[in-house]
Amino acid sequence: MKTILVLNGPNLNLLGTREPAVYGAETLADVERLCRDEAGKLGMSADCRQSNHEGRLIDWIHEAGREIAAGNMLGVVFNPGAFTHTSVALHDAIKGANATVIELHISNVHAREEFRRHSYISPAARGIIVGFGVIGYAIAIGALVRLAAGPRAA
Ligand code: CA2
Repeated sequence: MKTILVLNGPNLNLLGTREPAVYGAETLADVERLCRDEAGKLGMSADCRQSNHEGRLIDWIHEAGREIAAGNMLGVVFNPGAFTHTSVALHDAIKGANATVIELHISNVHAREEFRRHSYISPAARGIIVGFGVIGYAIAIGALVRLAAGPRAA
């Protein structure tokens, strides 16, 4: 069984505790359960991790690159949180590790403050899912599975 790595970046451990109008009422534990359920339905397993530390996220992207190359992992669903808008280092990590990454944002970053409209992650990502709430995680997992199955699986 192949794995999908679900990475959540800074402050996403606060999901469900504040700002429900922006991020919804679900907690991070709810999101991780949703991911494991969706991956399971598609014959995959989800490895869910969260960190507030850029270096730890970089190490996990490097690990994902090795696991993808070894054929054990399909790819990464990555919500980089505010590092989206600041981190050249995460951009370089995705490129350097040659990791298949779907960038995901719960909120529609394009309908919010101007500074959220630029992403350092997007040019390194395989695709981007924005603004579907936490359902986006299930959409991203489905997208990784379909990409791996090839164009006829669509
Ligand atoms: O919409 C998203 O998923 C974001 O990646 C979330 C980030 C934000 O900086 C990005 O621009 C868009 C913020 C995550 C913080 O999440 C919180 C959740 C509840 C309470 C406080 C913060």
